[in-house]
Amino acid sequence: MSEFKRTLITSALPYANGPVHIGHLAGVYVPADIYARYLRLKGEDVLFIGGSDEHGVPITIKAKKEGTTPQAIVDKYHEMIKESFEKFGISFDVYSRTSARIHHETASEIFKTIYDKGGFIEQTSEQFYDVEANQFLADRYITGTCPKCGFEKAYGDQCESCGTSLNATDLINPKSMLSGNVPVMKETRHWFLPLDQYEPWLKEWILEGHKEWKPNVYGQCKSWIDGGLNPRAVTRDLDWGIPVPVEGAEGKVLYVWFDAPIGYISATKELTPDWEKYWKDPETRMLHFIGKDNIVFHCIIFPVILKAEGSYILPDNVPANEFLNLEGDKISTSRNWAVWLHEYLVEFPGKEDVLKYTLTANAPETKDNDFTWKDFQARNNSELVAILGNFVNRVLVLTNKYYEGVIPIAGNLELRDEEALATLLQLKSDIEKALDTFHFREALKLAMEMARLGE
Ligand code: B3M
Ligand code: ZN
Repeated sequence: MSEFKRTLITSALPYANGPVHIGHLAGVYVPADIYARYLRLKGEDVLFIGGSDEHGVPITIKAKKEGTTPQAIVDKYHEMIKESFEKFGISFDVYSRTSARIHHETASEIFKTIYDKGGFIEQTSEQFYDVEANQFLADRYITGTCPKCGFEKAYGDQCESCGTSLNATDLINPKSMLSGNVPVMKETRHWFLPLDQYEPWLKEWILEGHKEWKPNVYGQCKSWIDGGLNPRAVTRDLDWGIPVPVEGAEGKVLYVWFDAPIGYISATKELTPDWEKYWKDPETRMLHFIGKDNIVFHCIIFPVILKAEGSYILPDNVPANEFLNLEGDKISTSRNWAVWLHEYLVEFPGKEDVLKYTLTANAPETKDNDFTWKDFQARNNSELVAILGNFVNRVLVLTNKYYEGVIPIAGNLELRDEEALATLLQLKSDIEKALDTFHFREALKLAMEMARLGE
């Protein structure tokens, strides 16, 4: 890490269309928080960025469902999410939101810069349109069968089953989410980011230059790049979002995946006037903590946006995690199959660390993993209480009993003392190695070895 002077940690911006659950915590916020705390402890210059993603179809769909406005939805869930994170002690330096004025300005500026450089392709194409709803069907407004894996509920911008990033027109048997009807095609004008033009650069930057990325991340990038990239529309016919800041674009907004990652930049601006140091100095190391469904956006699309703009640094690593299941079943908002953080906080007040411990011990680092209440109970009773708790208790009780509560000066060290000290030093260095390479489960296991040593 020596070639870097500071670290910028970003964590995915959750959609403000519902509360956050243990899957979010396990996959993104706990590992990012551990890493931020670790660097701070070492006295390094680090910023930890978070915020709510308040644009896009997920928000407007939720507003429709609840019979209210998108603004009311984001106001409600932004507060709720922010409070959950605070109570869980996720130590963001800033937790912002993409409806903030500074974000609208930042995203518009970046779009404008790329536009002025001729970095977009402007194209009229036929897009899906719902005649009954009188609306174009962007992203999640349309579902259909994924052309890659056959999953029948893929969205217009992504298949959540295989992770493939899609254009709506790729879907087989498309259906409108609004009316259930088969959509018609209607012409509309949009701006496209020519990802295909960046293929040689992406090959060099990721496939040659970042072989150290986690195998799941590198593998996904490789398969997309090898499969060939297509121009990708970065504007939408929607009435919720950041207006496209060029003439002749009335009624169009930026694609949510264009503006959302720029939210990391806006949040940094909100935090400090010194924000450029973190975003434009090559001596800053940028890390994106995300879940696996966001890999393409953070490894390909956002870097291409930054590269096209021209003055920003690129991520040095993207330690994406796999998914956490709950009791053997996929966590699902629509089926209400999740442990919601705001509910956990009421059920188990003061026990935030127990959950964070369990989620780290069982983190979905290399494959999808399962959270079970039985495991939660076992980790609490036989690890936190029996090992860590017992160790702390013994230290306190014995120090009180034999040394009047004051830690004595070290006397003559016996062989087993020397051995214990050597083991501690070894553990410290092993823990650092694990943390440096984003192996948080391993780091936690080693940290517990320290407590075991005192048994
Ligand atoms: N809101 C998707 C998600 O919550 C999206 C992440 C944005 S990160 C810039 O999974
Ligand atoms: Zn698929």
